[in-house]
Amino acid sequence: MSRRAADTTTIAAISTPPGAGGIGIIRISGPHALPILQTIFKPLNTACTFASHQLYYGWIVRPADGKILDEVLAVAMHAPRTYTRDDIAEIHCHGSFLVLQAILELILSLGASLAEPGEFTKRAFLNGRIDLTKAEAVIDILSARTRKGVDLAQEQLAGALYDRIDVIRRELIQIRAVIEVAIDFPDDDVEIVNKEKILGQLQETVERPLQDLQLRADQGRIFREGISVVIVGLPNVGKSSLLNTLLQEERALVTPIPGTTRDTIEEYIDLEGIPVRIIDTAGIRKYADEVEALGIERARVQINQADLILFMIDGSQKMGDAEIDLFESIRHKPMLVIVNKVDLPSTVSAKEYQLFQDRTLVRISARLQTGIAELKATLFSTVTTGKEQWQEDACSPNIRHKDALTRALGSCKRVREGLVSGLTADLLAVDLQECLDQLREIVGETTTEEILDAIFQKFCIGK
Ligand SMILES: Nc1nc2c(ncn2[C@@H]2O[C@H](COP(=O)(O)OP(=O)(O)O)[C@@H](O)[C@H]2O)c(=O)[nH]1
Ligand SMILES: [Mg+2]
Repeated sequence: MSRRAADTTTIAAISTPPGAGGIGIIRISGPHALPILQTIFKPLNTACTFASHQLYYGWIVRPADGKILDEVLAVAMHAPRTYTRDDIAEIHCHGSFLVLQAILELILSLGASLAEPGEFTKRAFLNGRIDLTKAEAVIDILSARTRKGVDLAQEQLAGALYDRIDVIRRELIQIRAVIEVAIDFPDDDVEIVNKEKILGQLQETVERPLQDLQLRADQGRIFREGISVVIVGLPNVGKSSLLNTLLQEERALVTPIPGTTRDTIEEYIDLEGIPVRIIDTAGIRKYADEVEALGIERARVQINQADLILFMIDGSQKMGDAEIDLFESIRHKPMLVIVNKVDLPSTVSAKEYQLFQDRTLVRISARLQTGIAELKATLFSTVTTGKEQWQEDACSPNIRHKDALTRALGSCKRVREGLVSGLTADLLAVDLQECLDQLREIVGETTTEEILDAIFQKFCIGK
């Protein structure tokens, strides 16, 4: 993406998803947005003045031959009170891809260029309406898999992260001002006098809040990306039954025939706001036909990539060597042991349970759906242990933010050590500036073009 803030091109795109829908929306942004609208839109009310933010009823008419392309509602929004801060026109037509395509082609033929993914939001950012954390929040809203994920993204869009960074930044600027006084008057003892005070201020108002944000990044990652949980076990222990029970739908085939599941099947569930990808696998056994063997191979790949394994055994069957071997082969992974079919008489001996002594054990009946609430609670606590202030905070930095926070903390530490060891004020100022630059990178002021492109390319076209 090479267009910059000063860009005066007019861009257009279909902003609603592909496929048929009740309404389809085309968005045009830039200096020609309104002239283009006036050229192709014929309002019913001929006194229409295209007043800003007013919806008008009428038709899209192709000027070349007077052909009516659709009956629509249209709105003109005058800069700067718009999504991009440029003039914007929106056409709400019937949600047919063919109709939308015809109108879009007409708009492009009048000089607009097709918007790239995320270009409307990128313009909002480049024109200074939103900072980068808010632009990223827009992507998060679009891609969130749980309501909790949406809520967190909405908070970030409202400035939850930006505001915190801004407070820290103001503190840093104050500290820098004090230190700069020492640069300007090197003969005085200014910096020595204030040293303790500066150290305290640095720790309280910069380092601690930065560390606090850094801690929350793990939580942010889990809510954004979720975790993957794979159900592993011999054929017929009830893995597919558990998947179906968790999803509350008959997603996977369940039969008494061992080897029914031949491929991996995955679906998301919402675990108190965390998107959890549950993966059902082919039961692992030695003697399998070609197709099943491929399924088993896939299961092995999933096991390697999983955040957590649910190792399932059938509580009504004695454990054999194959099952013990399977357990041994994956025992180094994070795991919960699921004893299924507790509705049947148990035959698993104490000796076998000894194998799992250092593991959390959950007893369920996938068929009767007993023990499922406990399983979910155990899953949740396993995923969230060690994460501070879990769920209590609205602020959840992403990986990019975390990386910059870590570097900012590094600079901060150098300032602190420099103060203690009596580093000269001008050298302290360099580290302070670096710390500031990392914060400016988070909000998008010093972010490279490359990173910006990478961020906005994650958007869909029309956003
Ligand atoms: N009694 C009992 N049978 C179960 C239970 N869970 C699964 N089954 C049965 O065990 C057989 C294999 O189940 P399935 O989910 O296909 O196992 P998978 O091969 O591990 O995916 C089916 O006949 C299920 O109805 C359970 O909790 N209790
Ligand atoms: Mg199965």
